[in-house]
Amino acid sequence: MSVKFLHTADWQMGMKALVAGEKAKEVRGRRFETAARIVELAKREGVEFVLLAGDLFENHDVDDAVVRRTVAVLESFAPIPVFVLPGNHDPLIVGGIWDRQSWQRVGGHVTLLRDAGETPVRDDIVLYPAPLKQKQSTLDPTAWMPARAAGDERIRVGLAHGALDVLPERTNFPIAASRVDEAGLDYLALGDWHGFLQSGREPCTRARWNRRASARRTQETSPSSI
Ligand SMILES: [Mn+2]
Repeated sequence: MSVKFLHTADWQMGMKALVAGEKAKEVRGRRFETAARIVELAKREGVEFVLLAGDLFENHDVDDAVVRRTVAVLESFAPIPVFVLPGNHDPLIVGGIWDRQSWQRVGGHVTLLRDAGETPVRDDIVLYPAPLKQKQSTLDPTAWMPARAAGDERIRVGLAHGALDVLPERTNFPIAASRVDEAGLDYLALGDWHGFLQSGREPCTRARWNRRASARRTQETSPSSI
């Protein structure tokens, strides 16, 4: 039993990049170029699905042209399924970006993960997504993830947006470093941290490789503050 998927996050489309001054427009354009390269990578590697672990958009007020262009990028993944998690920049709120008509035109291969709950992807693969519904919280969004039941051999992939709770200072949406073990996850796909960290039990190697690739790509265009 194995699976190859691509994990990426924090595209933050529409970011104003004020610190970049006149280069801000270039920074915004680069994000779309990088996104197109991630689509190419997914196709070249023949991944079964793509996980976008939060902050697809910079905020709820981005230009509608940015939403349409982002939707066009996600369309180009087809027929590869894409799972999109609302993050702290684009939480699932009434009247937010996910309610826009321009977003709702996205194809059926794209799933917006609205609910925290078991989400089967294949007979032997299940996702545990933790969508954010507000910008800030001191609560762990993964706390609900159930332990692996006896005899459950499926590949379990958690999907969340926040910071592993390993730093002395308080973090937004702290995620227990023990979650991978406690929930019997084979892989925990995180967003918000712009980097790669391998922690806890050994994840499946194929997934780890994809995480590395996507983390690197995300880092290339995400030098900004979170
Ligand atoms: Mn974030």
